[in-house]
Amino acid sequence: MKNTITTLLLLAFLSSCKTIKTDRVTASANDGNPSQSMQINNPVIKDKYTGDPAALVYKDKVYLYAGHDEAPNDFNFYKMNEWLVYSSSDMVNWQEHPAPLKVTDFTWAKSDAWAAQVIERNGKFYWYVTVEHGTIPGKSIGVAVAHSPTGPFKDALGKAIITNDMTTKTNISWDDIDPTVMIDNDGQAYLFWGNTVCHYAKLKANMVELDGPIQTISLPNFTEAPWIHKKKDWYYLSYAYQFPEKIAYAMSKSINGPWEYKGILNEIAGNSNTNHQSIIEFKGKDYFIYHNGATQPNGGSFRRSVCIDRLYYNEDGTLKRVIMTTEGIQK
Ligand code: FUB
Repeated sequence: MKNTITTLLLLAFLSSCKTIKTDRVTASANDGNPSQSMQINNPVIKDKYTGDPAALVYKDKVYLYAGHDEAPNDFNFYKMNEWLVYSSSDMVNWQEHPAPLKVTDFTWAKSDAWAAQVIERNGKFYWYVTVEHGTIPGKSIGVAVAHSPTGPFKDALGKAIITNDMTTKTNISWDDIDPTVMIDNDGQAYLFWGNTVCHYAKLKANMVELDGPIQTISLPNFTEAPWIHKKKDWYYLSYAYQFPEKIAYAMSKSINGPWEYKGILNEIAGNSNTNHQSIIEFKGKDYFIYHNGATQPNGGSFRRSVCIDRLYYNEDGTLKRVIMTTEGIQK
């Protein structure tokens, strides 16, 4: 009898192990070894379309901010009314927080919750966003502020910090988009942004006023989506290159340049004409966060999905080309 019970328990245990194993989706590893069982973790957010990822490392978590792609399946342009935020302690499991910011939170804005980035300074979180201005034709950059990375956020200025009439190097009305921010080691903050022309300016310590003239940076085939980050003593300016977009990058020893173009970092992301990257280091590993349009059956350039893959540096500080994967980040 005792042997029968032991056998039954063993069979029950083995069958539960099988269930766990079949819950895992088998996929080929990066090295092409099909024998490895890995989870499919790209895209990261599966229940909503998300684009323009911008990640913030704060304390022991990563906060992932993204625009919400709400375009219906038969609509071929952006429909974006709000930004979303998710957090993770391991880059694999993501928790959604209530939508912390909408276009309507900026009374002077009309539409278009386009690309954005959050940065922390002295315990306050500043969220630089792209929106269509209500009265000044063209895209503008606004700033929201909160005491927590998940909000609640409110308009910090009551007006745009950048409007289309402040930049005149190109006539297009959407050249003032895609803000990225960095606070340098000496405490000086910088705002970079642009489409067709890459602009940058210093920010005052209050983070809501420019502290000097708007300058431009010459980068080959610059389209949009600048992302500024620093690693060791190198500054990196990555950006969307050509259209459909690849991601390319330049390096400099100073945030004020000169910038040396270094080549392509990421190829065109599946089924999307934009690519929009964010680069972070978290718990000793480097990550490349981007979007593609690969979610079936309706994903595409206006119904995008945020994905994450590893980023690797060479000894000399240059970047290895990103390998976009279906598996994404594994635990
Ligand atoms: O999401 C709208 C626009 O598409 C962003 O501002 C660009 O960077 C591109 O991703």
